[in-house]
Amino acid sequence: MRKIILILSAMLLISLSGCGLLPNGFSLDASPEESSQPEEIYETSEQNESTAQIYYDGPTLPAIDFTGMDLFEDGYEIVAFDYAHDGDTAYFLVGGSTLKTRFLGVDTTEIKTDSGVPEDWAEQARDYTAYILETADEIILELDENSSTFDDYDRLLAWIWADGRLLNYMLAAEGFAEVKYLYDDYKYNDYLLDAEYAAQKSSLRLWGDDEPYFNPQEAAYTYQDEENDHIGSIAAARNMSLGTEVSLQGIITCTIGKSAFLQDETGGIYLYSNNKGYYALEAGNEITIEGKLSDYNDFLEVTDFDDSSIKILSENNTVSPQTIALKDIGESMEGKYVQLNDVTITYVDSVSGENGYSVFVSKDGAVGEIRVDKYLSPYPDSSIFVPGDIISVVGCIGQHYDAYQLMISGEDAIIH
Ligand SMILES: [Ca+2]
Ligand SMILES: [Ca+2]
Repeated sequence: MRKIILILSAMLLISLSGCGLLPNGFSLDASPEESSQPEEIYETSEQNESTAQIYYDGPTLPAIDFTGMDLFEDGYEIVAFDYAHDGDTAYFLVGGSTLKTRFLGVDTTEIKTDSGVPEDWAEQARDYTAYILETADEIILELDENSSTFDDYDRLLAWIWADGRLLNYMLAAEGFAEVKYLYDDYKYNDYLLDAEYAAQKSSLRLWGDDEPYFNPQEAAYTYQDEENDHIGSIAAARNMSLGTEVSLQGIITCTIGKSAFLQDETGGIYLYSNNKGYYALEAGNEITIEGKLSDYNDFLEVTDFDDSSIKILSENNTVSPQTIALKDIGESMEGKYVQLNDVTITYVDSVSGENGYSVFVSKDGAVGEIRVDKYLSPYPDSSIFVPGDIISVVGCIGQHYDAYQLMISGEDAIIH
């Protein structure tokens, strides 16, 4: 089901690492005095904590005062709702006049038909529109500069904002409306098409549901509650049974070829792409992803996702690795983004060709394994690891049978 609003978990602000070289996508300031405090990887800003703002993934209004604006002179006007004719047409008091207004870019099904029987979803769409508009504290109409102001039936053509949310978009997102009559490059076309596509993929209402129990109030609430209830922490996901469908939100830390590690405040987990390339799986991207928990030789993975199950929330986020000791590496660290400092290379287990290889390191009597995955591109030649060299290295913790491994993203992960 389409998810519209989520309460953003407090923004992931990052304490800083003193190391200079990090995998692609990361840009960290140097602040050596903080690098030994792994517990402060994520900081919550005071501001975000107190406001817990609502994230709405539809378009938003500019932050200006609309009071006193005239629709035909200023392009916006605060109006009063009169009544809903159907899902895509309503009457508003605009200035001194009641104007029949057709919602730009969307089409709901028809209540009045030749047979006298309303089309599927027509009455429900009207009830939904009426509910949203009746319960809104503030309704603003917006004209589109690329659209005529009135259509051939003298209906006003407008974008309808209800408490800062675009009703045209919500109708498409909820599967109540088809996106239609995009005669020009209107302001919110892309949003409408994305919303419609998501509704179609979910077989929502017009796109597949068979007139289920319907309550417009409940539909309206899905905007506020659904995603927040839906997304869970990585730590919680790591304790669920294999096969469970999970929804996670976090920042991509390491990329291992076309697969990646995702991290939130609670932990990390591997996203196995099955060697398919996903644009969203770039280091530094904050994403939501839906997939299935799977196990590969004791390595917990999220699998069975595709483009439609990944959404980018923001890019170029910075995450600092948690500095750990070799002896700390174990199940509790699996999936996490970490740094090992000043370990000595003892042995390079390299075979010919590009099948991946392991580099064994030691420090203070503990030993560990760095894994160079065969899918890394560019592929780091094993000659860069020289036994006896002391290196620091960043990567994410994986597991292969009994062995936990520091999986690196590429040659940049090594700090000599
Ligand atoms: Ca219609
Ligand atoms: Ca494991």
